[in-house]
Amino acid sequence: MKRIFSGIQPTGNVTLGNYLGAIKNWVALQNEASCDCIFCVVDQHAITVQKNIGALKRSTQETAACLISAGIDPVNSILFNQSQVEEHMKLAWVLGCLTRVGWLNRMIQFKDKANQDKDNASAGLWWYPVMMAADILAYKGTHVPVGDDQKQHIELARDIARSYNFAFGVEFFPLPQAQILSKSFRIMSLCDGKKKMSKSDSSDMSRINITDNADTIAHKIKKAKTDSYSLPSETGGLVGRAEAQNLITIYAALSNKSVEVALLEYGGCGFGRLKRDLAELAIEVIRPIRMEVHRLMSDIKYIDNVLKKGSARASALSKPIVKEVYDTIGFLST
Ligand code: AQP
Repeated sequence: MKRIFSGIQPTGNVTLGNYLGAIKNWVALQNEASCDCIFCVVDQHAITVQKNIGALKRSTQETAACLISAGIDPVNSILFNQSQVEEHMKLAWVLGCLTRVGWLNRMIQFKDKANQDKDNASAGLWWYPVMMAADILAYKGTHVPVGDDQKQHIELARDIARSYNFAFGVEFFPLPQAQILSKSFRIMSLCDGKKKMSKSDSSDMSRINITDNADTIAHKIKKAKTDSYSLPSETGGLVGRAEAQNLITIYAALSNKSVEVALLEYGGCGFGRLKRDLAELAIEVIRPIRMEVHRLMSDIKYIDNVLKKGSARASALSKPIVKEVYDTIGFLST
């Protein structure tokens, strides 16, 4: 049985990038008989960047509502928020003591998110990958479905698990594998095809939010950056054309087609037709999810209750694992 663990940060509006790169795959995995799925709204990770602190509670609830609306079934899967399960933090301290400073200094995401100002970034942002390893290992997670931007963090989680097993001469933690699904897409900003579409981008025009209405989606796609050439018929023609690549990728992902097939439809056309069809498709896919988010957010008690029950189930799984770690280390429990 695969034990799947994955998380999403409540750092703003859930984007089409999160949906196509992660959530859609989580829903598919949840329906596979061989998978036992745990999905987490990682609210402790969200405060590694100061600007997320004010609206955290609402953002956590809305992120959970987006997951449920997109198809995560909180009965079939475990859905919870990280801060309600103290085992993550308890294990993170132990794992942090087995992690080398040099390993963390190599993390690309830290360099990206700290920009050029590493000294002023929070220590939490630097330490984030240790906490992420704890999130996975607290459940002995075996597979972690993530976008390819997260691959390096999973490699680190494997190094940390290996380090624990070696230090104590045990085969306690499985080495988790990044599950980069063939159908997972990397979605880029609508304003700059070389930058990832991100919840925290300062420009709302750079992303499509799961909660955007039809007019907003159509407007954002209409204004999306393009170049002045027509679309190619083959993928080779997308080289060096980040914006063309991005729009056709979004179209392919939304229509469950490969980029190759999508290019056969649009090769030789200008961006007008692609943008028109893409807007229609994005509206059609997002509308039911947005409406369900809206409905769920008017019943916050339901969301809180889902997260409470999910947290209790997550605690029941992780408590014995972390207790065994504490016993192995020799922390005295009286
Ligand atoms: N643009 C994207 N394309 C494909 N996959 C993406 N993911 C995020 N953006 C894209 C995947 O979504 C999952 C949850 O991401 P996260 O919330 O943990 O953090 P992130 O990767 O840093 O996502 P954001 O939206 O860019 O958040 P902020 O702005 O807070 O940093 C992950 O599996 C991720 O790969």
